[in-house]
Amino acid sequence: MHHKILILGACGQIGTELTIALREQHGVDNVVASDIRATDDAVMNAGPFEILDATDLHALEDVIMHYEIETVYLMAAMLSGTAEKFPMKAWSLNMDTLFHVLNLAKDKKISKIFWPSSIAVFGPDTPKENTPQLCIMAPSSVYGMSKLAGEGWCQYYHLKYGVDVRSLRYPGLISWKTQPGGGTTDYAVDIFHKAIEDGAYESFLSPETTLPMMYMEDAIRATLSIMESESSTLKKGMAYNVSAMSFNPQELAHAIRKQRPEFQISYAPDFRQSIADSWPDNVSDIEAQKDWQWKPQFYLEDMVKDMLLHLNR
Ligand code: AKB
Repeated sequence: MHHKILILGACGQIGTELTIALREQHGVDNVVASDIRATDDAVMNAGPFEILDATDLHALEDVIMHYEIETVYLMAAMLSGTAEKFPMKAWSLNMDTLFHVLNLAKDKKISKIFWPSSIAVFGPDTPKENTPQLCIMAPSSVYGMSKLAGEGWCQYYHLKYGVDVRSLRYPGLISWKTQPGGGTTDYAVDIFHKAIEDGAYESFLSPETTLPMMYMEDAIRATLSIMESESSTLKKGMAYNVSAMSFNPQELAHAIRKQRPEFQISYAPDFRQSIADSWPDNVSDIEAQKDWQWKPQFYLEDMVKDMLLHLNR
């Protein structure tokens, strides 16, 4: 029998695609999508949907009881760019929602959690290249601080109360189906839309700002894979580095130009530049490879081709 799943923040960039994938895998009726507001996305509304503010513990508990939910994917969060503008709001949203689900699991009201971490846990003193799982972190962004604190709490609830919480440090995610909102890596999605609409893009990051990135298809596969893993080597409570590709705006523009030679890029770095400068160029995911056999399928050229193909349609 399929167990019941709840997705918090289902209308966001990852949530939307995750909802679709989980419904394909577990059956539409077993996956309850929820968000603070509804979108008119037909796919999203093809199954159970609840308007739910994940910071409201009572409302959250009601939905969990009503649908007899066992697993929660907590995808509601404020990303790095927006979090710098609203630090207190970001901290409460990112931390309160995590405590709610961790405590529900501690009280045995749910049995499994997915909580996304990010490469934002790393900071300016972190080694830039092949960044290991564990090293100097010291993030300098509000979002990064909330993610690093969240990782610590996930570990704590796992070790102290046996909570089954699984996590990935997502790099910047690129998708043609959904738009990101408020992140530092958003340029890598915006650029495709502008390339098609205007043939030109003004990047808010400088040409040589190299960051770890991943195609959404890989990110969803990684998420489903860590959640399904029965491997005895899987470290529950730990947020794994996962890596796929790494590039800067100049290299991405070059790859787009191979398909669209007329494409022009210009640069006007804004406040997000310093956030990006504090993050690694690329991370080592050796632990994810060893512990639950992670392997990406998309690299720069395939990703660019796929994005342009779908967005053109
Ligand atoms: C952001 O840019 O804030 C996110 C992230 C890397 O977690 N995409």
